[in-house]
Amino acid sequence: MNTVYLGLGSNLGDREALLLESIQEIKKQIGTVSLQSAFYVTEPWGFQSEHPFLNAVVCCETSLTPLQVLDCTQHIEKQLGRTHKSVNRQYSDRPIDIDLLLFNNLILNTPRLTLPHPLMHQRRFVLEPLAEIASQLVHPVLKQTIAELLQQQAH
Ligand code: PH2
Ligand code: MG
Ligand code: MG
Repeated sequence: MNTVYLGLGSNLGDREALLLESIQEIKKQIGTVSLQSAFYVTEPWGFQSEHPFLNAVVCCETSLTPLQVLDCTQHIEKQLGRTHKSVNRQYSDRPIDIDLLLFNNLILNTPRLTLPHPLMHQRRFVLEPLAEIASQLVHPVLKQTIAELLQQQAH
């Protein structure tokens, strides 16, 4: 069995319903959700938008491989109405985004998938919900706990 942490984000439409529905689909398609953070209202990070985000992190026990999990999360994004990934390589508003953050202690660098998520340690909207459910988890590359990474964030 594998443990995968998934970051969820929505800033278009009924954000709460979309996060809840994505968690239902994660349970159906990926595995058992063992931990689930609260939903956090966050300001758009890395791009300008008038639409604030709702973000959350879930922990899921799965027998799937990382690429199988990626296939599933991309399928769920499409199911829930995500039409495009980015516009001119800039971030954009979206009904749902599901990112693989951590998969066991795996370090992976492939064109399709990088683990841990390469920007997770810079993003308060990831670290805050993640610290709520797994503060003592150690980042396999940075060798610091999520609580430590969160503390290093600018306020
Ligand atoms: N996702 C991004 C870019 N910026 N900002 C917030 N607050 N929440 C996100 O989920 C988010 C973001 C790229 O996927
Ligand atoms: Mg994302
Ligand atoms: Mg994404």
